[in-house]
Amino acid sequence: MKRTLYDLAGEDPACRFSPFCWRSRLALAHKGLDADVVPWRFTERDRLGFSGQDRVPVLVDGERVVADSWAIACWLEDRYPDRPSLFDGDGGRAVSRFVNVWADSELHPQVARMVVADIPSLLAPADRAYFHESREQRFGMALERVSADRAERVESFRRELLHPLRTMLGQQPWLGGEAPVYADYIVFGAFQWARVGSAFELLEKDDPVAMWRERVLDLHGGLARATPARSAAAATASAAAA
Ligand SMILES: N[C@@H](CCC(=O)N[C@@H](CS)C(=O)NCC(=O)O)C(=O)O
Repeated sequence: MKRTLYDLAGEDPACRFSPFCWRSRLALAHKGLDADVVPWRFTERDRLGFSGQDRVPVLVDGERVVADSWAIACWLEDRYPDRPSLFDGDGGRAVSRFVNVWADSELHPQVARMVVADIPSLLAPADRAYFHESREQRFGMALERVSADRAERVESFRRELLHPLRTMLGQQPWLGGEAPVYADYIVFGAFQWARVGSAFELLEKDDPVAMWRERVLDLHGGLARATPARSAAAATASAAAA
């Protein structure tokens, strides 16, 4: 059966930095399902017209169109029950929903503030203009100002926001316990967004959260690691060119 996942891309089609799309890519890999992961750009609304959506990820699974990363995870779990489970049962699904809401409402806004200024230089020219305008409207200020205090901000991010995650990962290797589950992919998506989109480092090397991030990067044949981290030199060069 043909399966297609629409995934946000930068000017370089290999640059995939959407946290939500990473959730879906890892969920597909966890289930052992192949998909054509096709690049999509912010200003290509027409190409998503068939789905009635203007955001990615969108999964086309045979005849079925599923949009939104949480809906995609639930679809995959229910449609492919014989494959490895993303939730480990109804209780796991319910708790994963909490992790989903926590990531969207607490983790993402903090990561966004620290990396948003680095994103435009990754984008194709039309997307760059759209991104600047839409995000400056969202934050109510120039993107450079949004990220200006990140060296201080990252301290409380590590110390406060990540404290429960770090404590838990000191006691067990995955959010799922002895093995990764969808909750791991939800949280990881935010770190992959920062890793691919920005050279600013969110984590200290010896942080248990950083060690867990390395483990997720290795999962499924190193799927997430195959998309390179942004280097400081490349970020400076593309920002100068943009
Ligand atoms: N709740 C959605 C959020 C999806 C989302 O916001 N995707 C971003 C890419 S990371 C997008 O497509 N944004 C389009 C835009 O900002 O115009 C999900 O979980 O899939």
